[in-house]
Amino acid sequence: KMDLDSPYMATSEENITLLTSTASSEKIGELENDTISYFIKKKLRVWCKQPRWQWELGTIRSSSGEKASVLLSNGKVMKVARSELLPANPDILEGVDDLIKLSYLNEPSVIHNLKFRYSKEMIYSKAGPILIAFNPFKDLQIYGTGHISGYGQKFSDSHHVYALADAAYNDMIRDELNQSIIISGESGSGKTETAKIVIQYLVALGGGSCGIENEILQTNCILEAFGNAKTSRNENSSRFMCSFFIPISIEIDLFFGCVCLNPTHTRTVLLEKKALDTVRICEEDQELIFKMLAAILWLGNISFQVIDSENHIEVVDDEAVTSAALLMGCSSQELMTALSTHKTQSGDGAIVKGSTLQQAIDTRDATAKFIYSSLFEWLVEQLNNSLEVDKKCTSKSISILDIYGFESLKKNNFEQFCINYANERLQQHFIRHLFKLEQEDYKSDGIDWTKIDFEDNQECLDLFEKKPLGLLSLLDQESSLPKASDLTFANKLQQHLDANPCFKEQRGRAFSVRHYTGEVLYDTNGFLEKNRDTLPSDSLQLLSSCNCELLQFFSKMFSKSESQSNFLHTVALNSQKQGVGTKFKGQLFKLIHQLESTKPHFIRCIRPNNKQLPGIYDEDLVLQQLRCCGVLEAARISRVGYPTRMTHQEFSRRYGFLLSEANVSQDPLSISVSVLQQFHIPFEMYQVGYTKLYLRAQQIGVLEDKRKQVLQGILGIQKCYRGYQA
Ligand code: AD9
Ligand code: MG
Repeated sequence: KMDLDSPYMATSEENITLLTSTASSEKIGELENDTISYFIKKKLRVWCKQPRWQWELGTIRSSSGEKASVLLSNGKVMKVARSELLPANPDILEGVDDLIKLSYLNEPSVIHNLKFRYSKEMIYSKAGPILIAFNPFKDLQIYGTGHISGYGQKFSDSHHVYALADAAYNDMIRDELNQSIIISGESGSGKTETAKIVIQYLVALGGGSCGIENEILQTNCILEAFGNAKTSRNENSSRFMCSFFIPISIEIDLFFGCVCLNPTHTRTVLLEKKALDTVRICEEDQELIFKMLAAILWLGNISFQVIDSENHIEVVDDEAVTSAALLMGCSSQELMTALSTHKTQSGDGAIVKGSTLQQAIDTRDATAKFIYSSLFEWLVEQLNNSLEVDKKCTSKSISILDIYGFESLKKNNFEQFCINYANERLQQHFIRHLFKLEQEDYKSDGIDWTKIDFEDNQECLDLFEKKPLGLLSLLDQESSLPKASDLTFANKLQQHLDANPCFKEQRGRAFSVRHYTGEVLYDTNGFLEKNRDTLPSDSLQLLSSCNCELLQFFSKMFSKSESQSNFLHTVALNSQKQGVGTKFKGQLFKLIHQLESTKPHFIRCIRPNNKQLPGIYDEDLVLQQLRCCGVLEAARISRVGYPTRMTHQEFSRRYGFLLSEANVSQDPLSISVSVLQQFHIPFEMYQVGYTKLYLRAQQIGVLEDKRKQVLQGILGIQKCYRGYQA
């Protein structure tokens, strides 16, 4: 059905090359206009803009001046301005598996294509190098041993998480380079499930010989029991950032910031003893874990009674107090005193004062939270140690990164602030890898490349990171002032950050940030307290005086030579110097640094609807996510780019023997060019750089097939010859 005499329908590559190599955006606009003129002239199918950014498919019937009359697929006829029309793809391209195959890569075409695939339960698609994964919200029966065994042969071009994992594994072996699989997407889009599918595949690749499958899966189960919570978007939302390094060296690197505990997020913890056994946590330690969990629960049950008009309290002396004290290894009286009093410094030394209801509640919750997060950190160390035992001899690894996705709720607070900042950083890693490095590479190798504009998010990162006038620095400064409040913090932000285009002031305690995904409104309520995250000194003292069981935890956790009470003191001092936000930034930098030494593979998970139900495709929601994660730009750049590149040496070594006539010069560059000419690789399908040869998508396949044919021929001849000799 393609109209071959149109200059704009020739091949998708030519079409886009035309658009980009002519550089200026005016020219691009002109060409798009010409395309629409052509569509109007030939009465082809177009996308028609509807109210609220929806697009409807239709066919041009007639036109006059700037308007065209279009017959919509619902039978209605509409008069539409040319500017509200976009070319639709021919039927033959319905549901293509890679967006770069679309002749017209506009938003409605992409949305429609993915919708078509989703309706056929094809949840995986490609956008050039990126794997797009839709959350099916149901079991599709496309995973498991039966399916795994099919991959790893000639499946590297097919679309499944398994194929991507397989490619990463092969790249690791072939290039002897560490790999990373970066899984991102909004909350509830399926990142954690996808990470598990990757792990399942990689572990199976090792033939289960290293015996780590069960261990890794149980590790995940333990981490989920401790680190996940139920939110409005996801019943089982990861509240910690985790990367696995498998299969050769296994580590779980935990970036545990402020984000773990939120009392409004509850979840039944299903922690099986079997899981703990598998990861070699001994009986005594298991008992300690459960004891500490019980202590935390009892602490939460401790209540207070107001005893005077100034809101001072007394701890209700009930089962909760006795049980918590027993488990923690102190007396009930000690625990009650720690919760109901606090020390303040005055000229003459410390004065003990009775706590108000709010102070007592804060102390109780801070103590529980401290025990919980210490326990979690300690567990991660145990899990790392346990997996370390299986470390194999090679030094290469594949790291899998699953991080909580970008969040924009009605009311966003400190947790969202950290999560979104992390996503902003990862977005830059993605952009840098895909766009900047790509173009720099072309440029330095002297090939003709017209720059494609893309949006960098450096301005937004500056807003967070600049010292001393960035969000995180200002938060630390304000947190160190005793009289500061969330309101004074909000005012300070307005005073210093108004000039940054990514910052927008709001009324009262709020402020907005223009993230790469759009504008997000933050409420500073609780920012200072969460950033300080200090444990009152009285609780610290109590914890250090508790009998050894709890302290064993601490000393194990931070097996430093410091004495136990000293250690607790150090924790308190450190947390006053550096806020949670800044510490989080440090962890994030470490992570990005690690990722920079790997070859990345990207998976973008998409949540097709907010109902967490199968079969529903919310176009607006999908479009917003596609825009956020740069899927369209990625597809565009890889279509016009040269995804296959080899040094002249590599290329001539691999294909030089295919030349029918020996090349006199023996110079790798001229051998390469002769090969390309002999096999009639069209001119526009490659570029010759100073050091490398650049080929457009799918061109290398032609040469590989030829090579295989010739090699098989040679093998056949050799066999015949040996047979003849025998
Ligand atoms: V969060 O940022 O941690 O809040 P995730 O990790 O993106 O989020 P998760 O992987 O937990 O989302 O997926 C949410 C739910 O979607 C799962 O509990 C499954 O019920 C469902 N899901 C996700 N992926 C798949 C899949 N490939 N097949 C079937 C899936 N169900
Ligand atoms: Mg998750």
